Amino acid sequence: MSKRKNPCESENLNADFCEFLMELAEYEKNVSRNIHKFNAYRKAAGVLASLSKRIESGEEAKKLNGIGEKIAKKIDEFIHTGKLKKLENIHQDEKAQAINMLTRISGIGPVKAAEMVKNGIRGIDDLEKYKHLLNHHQLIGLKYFEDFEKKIPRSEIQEIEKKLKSKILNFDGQFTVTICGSYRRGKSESGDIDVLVTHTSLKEGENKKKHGEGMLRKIVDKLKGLYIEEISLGDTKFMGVCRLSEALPARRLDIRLIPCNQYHCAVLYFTGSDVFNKNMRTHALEKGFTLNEYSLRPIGATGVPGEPVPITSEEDIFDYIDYPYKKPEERNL
Ligand code: 8DG
Ligand code: CA
Ligand code: CA
Repeated sequence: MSKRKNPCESENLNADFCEFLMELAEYEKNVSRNIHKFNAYRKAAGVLASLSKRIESGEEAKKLNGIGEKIAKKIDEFIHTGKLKKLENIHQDEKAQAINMLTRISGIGPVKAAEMVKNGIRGIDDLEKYKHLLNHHQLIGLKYFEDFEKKIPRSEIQEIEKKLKSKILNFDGQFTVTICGSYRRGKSESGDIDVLVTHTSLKEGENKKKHGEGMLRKIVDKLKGLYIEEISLGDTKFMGVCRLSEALPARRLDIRLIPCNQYHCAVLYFTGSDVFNKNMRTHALEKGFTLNEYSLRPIGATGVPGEPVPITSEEDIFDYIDYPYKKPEERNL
């Protein structure tokens, strides 16, 4: 299995650049809420991480796809001074730091975090006093804050996978269960567990309401003993917390129920990485298709997407848009 480099992993020759770019990306996402800048920094970090040589100057970096004038300047500043003025300023900005910290809690997004900081909350400790302001998800995020910060070793997810599959398939052998996300991409550790489930009888456009309603509840009922908290449960998505044993941390677990005719598009989407997804969607558009987590549809002469093309495997999706197939382990962009 070819393991690709991850930004900030030790084998990455440009790890220090990637680290400051990712920190700037987080700032743009959480504090400025500028998703374009977030994407630009992250893309630049991804490009640098995948290089097999150390970048020696901004000028050299600028030749790479995804690195423009502004980021090149930051690379030069970092090379010459060993730091970045912009980051130093951010570090000294108490409110920015508080927003960043609060968004690390599951259930708290940038908007909620900014609102809390505006109301005088400056960190996790303050939240204990403001529990009445938190919803159920956020309370669970706070309760397991330290556990959720811990990465999940691959071996632990493998064990959870075995239990999930045996419980769900013993209940009904017509289910298919796939753990997606970074786990499916072969990563040695993951942030959470992204599970997709489908059933042969569940087909979008025909009888979804009739069959799908209550189906996820039945699945979740069979998982008693594996999950320890329910964050939310709808017809298509369960969010919860699981723990293999008392000695291990609690883990975030999401289960999505997907119609079988949309399963491969969903598996592709939720396997990611999201940068890989973005590249593949762009390629699809160039080939005249629109690709999302539900379907692949040809775009007609009038610009309106047509009916979804029938898909029987992940490879089908690559074939249709003439994109060289990438195994999940090769999607770690
Ligand atoms: P990690 O949990 O180990 O940190 O990494 P991950 O598994 O790659 O990330 P994730 O946040 O759990 O998302 C799982 C996949 O879902 C991701 O690889 C690609 C897809 N995805 C997007 N955009 C988004 C999004 O906005 N939210 C979520 N939850 N998933 C997304 O492409
Ligand atoms: Ca994940
Ligand atoms: Ca996830």
